[in-house]
Amino acid sequence: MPRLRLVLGDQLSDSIASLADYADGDLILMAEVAEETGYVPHHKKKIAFLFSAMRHFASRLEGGGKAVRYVRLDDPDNSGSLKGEVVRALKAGSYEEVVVVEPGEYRLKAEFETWSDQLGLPVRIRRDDRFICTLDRFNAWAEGRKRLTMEYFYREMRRETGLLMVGDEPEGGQWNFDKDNRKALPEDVSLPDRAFVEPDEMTRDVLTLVGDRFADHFGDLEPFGYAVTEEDARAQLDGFITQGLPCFGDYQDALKQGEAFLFHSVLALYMNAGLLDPLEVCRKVETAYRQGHAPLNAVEGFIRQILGWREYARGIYWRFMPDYLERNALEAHRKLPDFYWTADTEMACVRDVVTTTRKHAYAHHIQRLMVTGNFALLAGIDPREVNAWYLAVYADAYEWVEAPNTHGMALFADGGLMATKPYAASGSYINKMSDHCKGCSYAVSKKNGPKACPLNYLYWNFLMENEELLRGNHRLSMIYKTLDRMSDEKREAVRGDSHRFFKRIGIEQ
Ligand code: FAD
Ligand code: DLZ
Repeated sequence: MPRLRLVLGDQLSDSIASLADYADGDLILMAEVAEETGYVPHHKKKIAFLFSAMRHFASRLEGGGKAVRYVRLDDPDNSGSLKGEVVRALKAGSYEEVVVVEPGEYRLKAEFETWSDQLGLPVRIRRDDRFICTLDRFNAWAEGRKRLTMEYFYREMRRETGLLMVGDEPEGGQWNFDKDNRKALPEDVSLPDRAFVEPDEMTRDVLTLVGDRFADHFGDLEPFGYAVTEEDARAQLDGFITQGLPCFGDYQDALKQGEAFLFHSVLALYMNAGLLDPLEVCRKVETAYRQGHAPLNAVEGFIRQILGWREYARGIYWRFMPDYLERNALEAHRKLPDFYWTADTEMACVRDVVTTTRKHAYAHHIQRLMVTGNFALLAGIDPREVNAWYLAVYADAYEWVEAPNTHGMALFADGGLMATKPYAASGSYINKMSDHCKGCSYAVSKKNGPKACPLNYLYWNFLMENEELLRGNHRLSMIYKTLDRMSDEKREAVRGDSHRFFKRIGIEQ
């Protein structure tokens, strides 16, 4: 029975279930389509990375003797949508069913579920088995629990995979070494070199196309040095294990002006597109530990991000969508400031993160959570606008992982499903973990007035604006006690500074 097999841009894995039973007579369809490039204004590098990786994957499949119909964005007959391309392929050949693996975003899954009726033939949506934990397993874990604490989910995953386990006990006698992982970066530390992958002819063609078609999208297209094949992505993993992993734990939470990558792996874009397998990544990192190449705090911290947070985020997304993104627990309605696109702000920390984001389509976790995320939280920016920004600007962004992190972890818009308290921080946190404040035109030591770091008064303003919802949170009880001791004049100063600031940046009348 000939089948049409649709492979999406983030399904570039040899093991993808839609190709499992490929047989002669079948056709694999891959398509670059305007609908997917335009549902948010993706960073130019994200589009270039994905198109080039798609083209390389298609060419490898063809090289392996499989029949592939690859539709380029500039194909004059390109219909502009995945469904349109399925319809065109069905017209050009004779197939009895369409096979596809479930997509990573709810909007597409809902659409795929209507295709059978619309196309008049079966559309089989297969499970995505490239994750370590199935959604059924996640739901079984989550069912009936009052709180979905990531740490407990992670421990079960450790037991089930045997990663960093000695019999039934965690390696080193502890599940979590986070307390060792909060160091600021010493001035003299030398950072890993990043291997730049020289664009080949296929990538150069894509760069020309993206430069022409998406000139108005955010971000620098070149220099472009991301890997676009499984082989090169594996080389990036090896490079990280030798150079980044040993210090990954120590400086996981650090921030440094002008440095986007520090000791982070920059592997999420490859795992999320299918070029690297997450369990294989974890096993290689564990082997590095067993061979004495990296300490346990680094290896445990790294494995927890993938085995814990990544799998957990996916579980949360699919368990609570579509309602998840409707939630706006803090009733945040201000608009996203223009400087999220222009970097034109005097706050050195935010300017630095937007600048590196624009350059690389990348920022590390603490930049995302504690700089742009923290600002959006404190300023009460509408979660829909913040989500759309994060989904657009990072090369690794797909809603299954972006939304729980942004909506839940950074903005507390889910009311505390992901995080037990909002990750709200004043300027002193940024000052402790970075060198941003030294060169900032605002003074982190000042709490109020035109020269004060805006994060300082916005922090208290946030706690006052959201007092009704947050006062009862026992993890915030100390901070509300401090607020209770604040004089009326001081509260007025906080409110006044905050509203003047909102007006100045154009997000309040
Ligand atoms: P490393 O710091 O080297 O971590 C190793 C790996 O662990 C990552 O590659 C990633 O696969 C995984 N990981 C780490 N933290 C998380 C996390 N919180 N959730 C899920 N996986 C995690 N990650 C995405 O993959 N796509 C996104 O769209 C995305 N959006 C985010 C938005 C916000 C507001 C925040 C706070 C975090 C977001 N993250 C997202 C999680 C995390 O920031 C990125 O995975 C990480 O920065 C990617 O860089 P890296 O590969 O160098 O990660
Ligand atoms: C992100 C993206 C972009 C920019 N373009 C395409 C595309 O042209 N064709 C395609 O198949 N996939 C693309 N993608 C990835 C999809 O948006 C992704 O598969 C869904 O968001 C589900 O995760």
